[in-house]
Amino acid sequence: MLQEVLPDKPGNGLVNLLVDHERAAVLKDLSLHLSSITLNDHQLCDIELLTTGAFSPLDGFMVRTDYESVLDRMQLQDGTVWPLPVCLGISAKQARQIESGQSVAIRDPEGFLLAIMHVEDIWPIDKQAEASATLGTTDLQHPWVRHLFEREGSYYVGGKLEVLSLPLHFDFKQLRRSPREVSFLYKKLGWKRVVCFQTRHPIHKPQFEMTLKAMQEAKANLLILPIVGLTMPDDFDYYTRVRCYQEALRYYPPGTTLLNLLPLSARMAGPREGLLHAILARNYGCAHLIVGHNHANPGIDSKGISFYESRKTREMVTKWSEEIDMSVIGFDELVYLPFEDEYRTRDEVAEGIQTQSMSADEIRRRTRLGRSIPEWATFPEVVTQIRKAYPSPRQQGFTIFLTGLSGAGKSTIAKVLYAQMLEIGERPVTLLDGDIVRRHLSNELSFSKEHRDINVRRIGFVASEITKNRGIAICAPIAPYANTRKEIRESIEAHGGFIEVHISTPIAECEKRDRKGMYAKAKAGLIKGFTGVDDPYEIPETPELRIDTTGISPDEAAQEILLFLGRRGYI
Ligand code: PPS
Repeated sequence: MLQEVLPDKPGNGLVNLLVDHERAAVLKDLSLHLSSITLNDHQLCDIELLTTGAFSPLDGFMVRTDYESVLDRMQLQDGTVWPLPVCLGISAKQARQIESGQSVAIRDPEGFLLAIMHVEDIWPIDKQAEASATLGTTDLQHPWVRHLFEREGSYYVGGKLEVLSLPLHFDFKQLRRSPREVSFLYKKLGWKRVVCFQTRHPIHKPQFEMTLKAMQEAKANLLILPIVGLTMPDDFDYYTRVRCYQEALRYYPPGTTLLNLLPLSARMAGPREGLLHAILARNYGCAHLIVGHNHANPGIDSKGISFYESRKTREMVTKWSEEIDMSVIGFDELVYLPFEDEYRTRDEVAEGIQTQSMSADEIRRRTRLGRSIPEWATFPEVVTQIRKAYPSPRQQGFTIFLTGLSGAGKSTIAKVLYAQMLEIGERPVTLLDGDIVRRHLSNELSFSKEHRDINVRRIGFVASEITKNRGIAICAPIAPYANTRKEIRESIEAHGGFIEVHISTPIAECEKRDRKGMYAKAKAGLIKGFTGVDDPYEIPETPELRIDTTGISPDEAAQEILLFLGRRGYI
């Protein structure tokens, strides 16, 4: 798997998996007789970084011995430092159809041929072991744990790649240079030393100050390498972020800084991720990596404790810095001193001095709530870009997601809300009632867990499109499973508001109402798998609202929701 890397010579030694035209023609013919693997969004990112050499010295998806060695000792089998698996997950069904020694066609979701993989290994994934070893947790609050457990296939397939085409991108093409192209550019610009700043946030003032300090300390130019693959679900979308970087660039001394996009699917693995970022930075020709406060930390776990300590991430990268030929420029949290009108790291501030701070996460939260962002925290042009994409709640779309048992009152409340929103008339309104959706979108589906999830995801997809286009979606399915509801919340909150309302009317009351006679049939065994009778309903733990309709009218219930919307600034 290892190829020699010489980062000091532009692009020299970096892996390049793209084949020439002749070989591409041969592979294209070969692909007609091969079975195919279709890559998902994460895998598309991985194959791009493998192909361009950003993941050098990897030259394919990992084989089992490398994978196990990475889990155990953070090294490939041959001793090269490597912190995280870069593996291709497939389903058990696909795994049964492939054997080692075979080749398979690797395609994008549209069926476009990207590569041929020469399979060396197929093995079942021990997800618990992988999560514990690489992420240090199996808590489903961690986005990569969730990815691994809920999205990843159950087998890995490993082997070398011959690539015919990179995944297609139609946006920001001039900012999507390969490591080799970036290194050549340094040479052309006469840059000797480069410090790398990788980020999934816009550049606000603390980040700006941090990068300036790092450039000074290392006497280096700056490569801003924002992650535009997949990051945290509630991060600002990368189109907005790239526009923000372009605005922030104007504040750097001219000719000192380069912006290049990194199509990385972030694992958010704290220390191990920090080390991966350092290797990536090295492959992009940098000598230094900035490791700031909370680098690659996905936040807090289900017990409210931070997944990773900043200190540990810095220690990890520092420990291996010689091996990977990169130095770390570490920063504690930067705070603002209003009197001096400057930023310093916390440890540089004498006791008793007044400080202010606002993290990038806090800026994001305030933006979504339509609150003001102080001038000392970021640049006015950055605020303008963010506000354009993430307007105040009053101008945002939102989804009201009513969930609860059959007969709890969801549909009636939804109808009242629908009428009232039409009466207000500020935004287009769509009603996605359980029954209506079943008739128009999901009439082939049953009430198995799998089919309910598909049904609810379809509702979520439509609602997220409506929310994105600044409309109102009112949904009223049972939606019995917490994880599916959470998934939908994330996809909608990326575009606007998500108001989960648990209609918590007790089952005894629902049974008493039994307008459709369904409970009677379920009790008599005429309907199997009826929610609340012989099928589960997972009660929402932290919905925005919980309304028991026993003894209250639909108008009163709707009123409660309208008041909530008013308080949050949506109407
Ligand atoms: S789900 O679980 O979210 O996909 O369900 P949903 O699409 O909202 O459909 C619920 C309505 O279908 C009727 N129905 C059943 N409900 C629950 N379990 C079973 N097995 C079932 N079979 C049919 C039921 O009348 C629901 O209507 P509402 O409007 O909720 O009373």
